[in-house]
Amino acid sequence: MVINFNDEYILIFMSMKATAVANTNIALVKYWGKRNEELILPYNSSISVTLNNLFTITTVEFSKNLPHNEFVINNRLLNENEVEYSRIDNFSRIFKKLAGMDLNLKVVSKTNFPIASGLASSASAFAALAAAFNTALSLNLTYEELSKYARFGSGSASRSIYGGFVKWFKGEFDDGSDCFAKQIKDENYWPDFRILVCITSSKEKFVKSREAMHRTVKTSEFYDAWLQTVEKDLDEMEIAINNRDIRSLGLIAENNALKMHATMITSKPPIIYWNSATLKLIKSVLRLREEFKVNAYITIDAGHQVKIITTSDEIDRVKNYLSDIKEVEQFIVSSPGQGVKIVQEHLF
Ligand code: 2P0
Repeated sequence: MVINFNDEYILIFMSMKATAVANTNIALVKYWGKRNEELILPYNSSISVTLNNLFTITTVEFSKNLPHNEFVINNRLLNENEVEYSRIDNFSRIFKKLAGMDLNLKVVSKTNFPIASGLASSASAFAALAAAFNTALSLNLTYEELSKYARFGSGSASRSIYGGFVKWFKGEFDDGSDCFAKQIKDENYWPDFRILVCITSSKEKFVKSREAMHRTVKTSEFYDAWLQTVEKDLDEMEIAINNRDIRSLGLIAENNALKMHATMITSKPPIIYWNSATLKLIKSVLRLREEFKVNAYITIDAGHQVKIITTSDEIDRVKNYLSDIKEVEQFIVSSPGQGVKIVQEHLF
């Protein structure tokens, strides 16, 4: 059925409302740097794992009865002049254009973990928005199309469309038509896989990832070195996932994250996200591994939180050992989670 959104009758009686839940994801081989900032095209491909209990739930409704857009994020009504408002507005226009309509939009969204602090909140936020728009507007997009469009909200959101282990392909074409993510293995593939998220501070980070990425590409002399080693990391990471080899996976992920931070630290002016708890966690995990032969490996995104890659049989030992670091505000244990899904309970 082709819906004509200009038909007044249909607009009054049709509910263009949907709610989606998307989990965040943690990159095991990071996305860092854009070859095209407008189309959000990365210089390098990346591999992530979608996490099971760090999520965003979002309800959207397009309505003729709304006098203006209304975006409520974590109980806060956004002002039209805010960057976040424009990001959601611009993102919604992609889907409105696909549907051939231009109604006002209400969005209510909640994320169950600290946002803008290096926990990839934009990944779950824009993946949930994309899926909710798709359903509300009956667009019937495929997963690959959803991933491609989610990318325009935030690059890492392209990966949160899927559960389990996911690869976002950088693509070769200038128009980005081959730039989307695909699932490598689903969320049930490796039941013992764990990520321990250590919240070292719920404060927002001082430089947004988008700006940090831009500055690194433009000013770090290490950026080319980063690009030269990423392909190898990607190939080896896929092998480690295929073999369920936690040691190889952890070592590649840890080294990849530290290389990414080396490009940030050598940017001008430098971007150093780590706080004292971040550093203590890094050193403790290295000690756990070297002295006690525990399979634990760190990864850190554009922020101060530390995520520890380990397995179900080691997780309690890791957590107990790290509980001495009093600055850590919260530990969250996570396993591979599902991709984005539509739910029937709305937030309004
Ligand atoms: C990642 N990060 O692969 C990398 C590692 C942070 C460090 O993707 O500009 O919010 O919206 O595409 O996706 C965070 O950056 O950036 C990110 P935009 P995004 O997860």
